[in-house]
Amino acid sequence: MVHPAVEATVKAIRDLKVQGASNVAERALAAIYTMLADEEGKSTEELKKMIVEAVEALARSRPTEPALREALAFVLRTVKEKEDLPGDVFREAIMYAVDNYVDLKEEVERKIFSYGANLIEDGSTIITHCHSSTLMGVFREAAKEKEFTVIVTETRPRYQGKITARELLQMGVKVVYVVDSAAYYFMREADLYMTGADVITADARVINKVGTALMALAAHEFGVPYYVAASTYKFDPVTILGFREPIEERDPKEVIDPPELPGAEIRNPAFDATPPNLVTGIISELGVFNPYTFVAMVSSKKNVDPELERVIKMALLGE
Ligand code: RUB
Repeated sequence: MVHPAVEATVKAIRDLKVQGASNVAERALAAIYTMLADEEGKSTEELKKMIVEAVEALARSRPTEPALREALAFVLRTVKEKEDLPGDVFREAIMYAVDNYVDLKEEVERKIFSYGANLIEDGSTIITHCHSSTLMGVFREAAKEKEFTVIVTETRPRYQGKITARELLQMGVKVVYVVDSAAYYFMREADLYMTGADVITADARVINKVGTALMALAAHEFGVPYYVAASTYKFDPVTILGFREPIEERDPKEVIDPPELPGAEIRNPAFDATPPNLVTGIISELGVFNPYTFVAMVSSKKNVDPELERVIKMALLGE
């Protein structure tokens, strides 16, 4: 039985009440923090057990989320480092480390916002898909000095495009809101195509909301550069361990009420994978690089340690 704060967060992530890879990772850490804040007086052993159970439940909440897995592996790493400390000192040390991790991520994001904003020219038009908090930060930074228009696809079946459109309007950015199937029609009006990413795989593909790859093909056709705003936390080493990156399939009811189409198989993949030849650049905290260079730089630094391997197995194999 996991702590109620963890249980509520797992449910919120599953039900897409919390969406977007960065928000998912941040909320998972916040749940662990809240749980620990609530558990004064427990022994280190008791706390360790609770943390591992929480990590396990959170790791399984959504399968295509390396930033979440990286955050959870960080918690396990810190547990290992601090396990000789007595109960409350151990508890506070983990809470302090979680706080620091969040601060570090904010620093990483500020760099991405600034590099991404440099790509947006005054008077230009950008087309985007879904809702990425990282890309919204880029737009917010660019909107401080420039005027531009964003064409936003509605992003069926969950309409994350509405969130993007509302946030852009609040920033004072001009929004053109279109159905997903109009993406090809409007691509020719765009100077840039920009999205966030859930995953950058070891073979340099970009996994993001379903429909992203189709729009990348259209962008390629019209010679529109495609930039992805994603931190190195999105790099997923699962393929290094011999796993395939899973693509989450969600409830068919998000697409249509099945009794409306008796006999039809209804499929609802949440994401698709765009190959590297369709991606101009990944805007990361290290700078803007093509996907192959990004992967070469990140994988040379990435340490697939036992903690990350453990979280990956929890998420993918339920171990
Ligand atoms: C959200 C989505 C976002 C990425 C990146 O899908 O595809 O583009 O998660 O987001 P969903 P961020 O709504 O199914 O979670 O930049 O905020 O990490």
